[in-house]
Amino acid sequence: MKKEKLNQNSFKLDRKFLFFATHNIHKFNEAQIVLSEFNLSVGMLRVKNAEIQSDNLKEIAQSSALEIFKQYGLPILVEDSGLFVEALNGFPGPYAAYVYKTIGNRGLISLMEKIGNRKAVFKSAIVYCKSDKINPKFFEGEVTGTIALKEVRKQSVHGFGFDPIFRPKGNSKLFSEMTIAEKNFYSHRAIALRKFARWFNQSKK
Ligand code: ITT
Repeated sequence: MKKEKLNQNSFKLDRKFLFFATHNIHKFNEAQIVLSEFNLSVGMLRVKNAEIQSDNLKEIAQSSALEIFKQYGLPILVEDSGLFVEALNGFPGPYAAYVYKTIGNRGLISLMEKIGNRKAVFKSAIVYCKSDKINPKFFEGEVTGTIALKEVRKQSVHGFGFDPIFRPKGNSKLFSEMTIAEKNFYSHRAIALRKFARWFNQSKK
């Protein structure tokens, strides 16, 4: 898609069609399935924007959504997520992407080598922005669970990021051992997206 603002008079979006701005195809695939439960279609918008530095997922997602809206003039969904490990005082939290790229799952497991408390929470902040004149709408979701003692990768099954070390509470499987449909039953992202979709379908756009 061109980087210039689209002329909204000549480009009418179906009210059931949305753009989800992300570079992460796994996030997009999960979102597509959840939103389809609500009869909403979604397109992936791979755009460059500078994420602000903040400890707050909502602030990060809000600022990205506004910036992308200003660039493209399209109603847009943005998600920012993070993994908060209790025994590490919430590390890596909103810095999850950087920590995953640098030390990865094995690095995180080594940091927790002698730690018995394995509790962790995945959090998701979803922001929908359709104007720079009104505040973007915000929805959140979280899933509690534990960090495994070792990484489990299953080639045939969906999974990315910290999925091979995160086990949602009350489940014997790690996220990496689940299908997308199973993961969407528990995940922080699916919870936040369902809140959004219910609001979206009820509200007058
Ligand atoms: P965009 O910002 O382009 O949407 P991203 O991958 O950078 O994609 P986030 O900043 O929201 O997305 O996520 C931070 C990281 O947290 C992400 O790269 C993963 O490593 C991890 N993460 C987030 N959600 C996850 C999930 O459902 N399963 C496993 N890891 C996840």
